[in-house]
Amino acid sequence: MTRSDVAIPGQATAAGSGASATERFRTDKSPFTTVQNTAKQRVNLLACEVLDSVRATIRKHDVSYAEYNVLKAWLIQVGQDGEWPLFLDVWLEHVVEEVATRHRHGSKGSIEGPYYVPGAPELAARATLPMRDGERGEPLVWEGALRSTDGRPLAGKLELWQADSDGYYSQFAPGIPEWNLRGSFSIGSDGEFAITTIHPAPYQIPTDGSCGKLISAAGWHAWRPAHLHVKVSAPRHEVLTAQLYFPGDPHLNDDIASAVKPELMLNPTVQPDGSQKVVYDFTLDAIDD
Ligand code: MBD
Ligand code: FE
Repeated sequence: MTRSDVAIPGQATAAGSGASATERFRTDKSPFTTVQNTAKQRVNLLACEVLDSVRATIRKHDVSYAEYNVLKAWLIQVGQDGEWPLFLDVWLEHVVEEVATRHRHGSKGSIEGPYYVPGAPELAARATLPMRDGERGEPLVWEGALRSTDGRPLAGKLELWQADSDGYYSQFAPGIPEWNLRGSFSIGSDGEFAITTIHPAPYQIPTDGSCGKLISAAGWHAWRPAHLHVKVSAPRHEVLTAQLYFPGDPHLNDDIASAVKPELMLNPTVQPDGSQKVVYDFTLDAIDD
């Protein structure tokens, strides 16, 4: 048994958040039906290309048996730690997102990451995100509007999830109330919303698991800039998944997950009461039928 197999009660571990993220994925995305329906030619094409690029790297750099076995051990451990969702979302999802949304004219999106949970508590269009008494972190008020690309206001739903001021997400770290800093805002036909929350902390992906091992072995860092996650939807429009960032964050230019875009920057201003306010609107692409 390895160290990361042992969950210490009450303490956030890579294996703990990995197990939760893996279970979440199995529950929500039920991937196997679509895999079974994929044409053989497509599987053959993609699998051959990926394998050929790995073979080319082995030849080009004279990869040794020792290195091959280190890779084998590491891949086995990623599974044992439950860190495949983290690995894939940090190093590959941004390209999938780019390809999936490049036809859009509305707001830019970004990756979902491993910590989205559907079914968050429903809130009014003007509401405070569920949080603990005395939740730490700078107060933040966010006002915005939801529109279609033709400029019409849209009624819809804005789901928001974020890390707390320690950088932890509810349901993926122990000791946090189930829906803390997660909510689903119901937006009326005027398209307007006003959300009260706290400033999230910059986020370090777990360093004590396999992904952390790769990061330190390669001399990288584990940081993501502080971010708010959103999923915005309206009838007959494409769902927008995005992340929003704060100016001046030290990791805007070297996000480990490559998920920052200039269109996703917030514009905080300090209010008379000392709280921060941001204004950020969304424009959704209509689904034409
Ligand atoms: C996160 O909070 C996140 O947003 C991503 C993309 C990956 C790991 C942790
Ligand atoms: Fe995140």
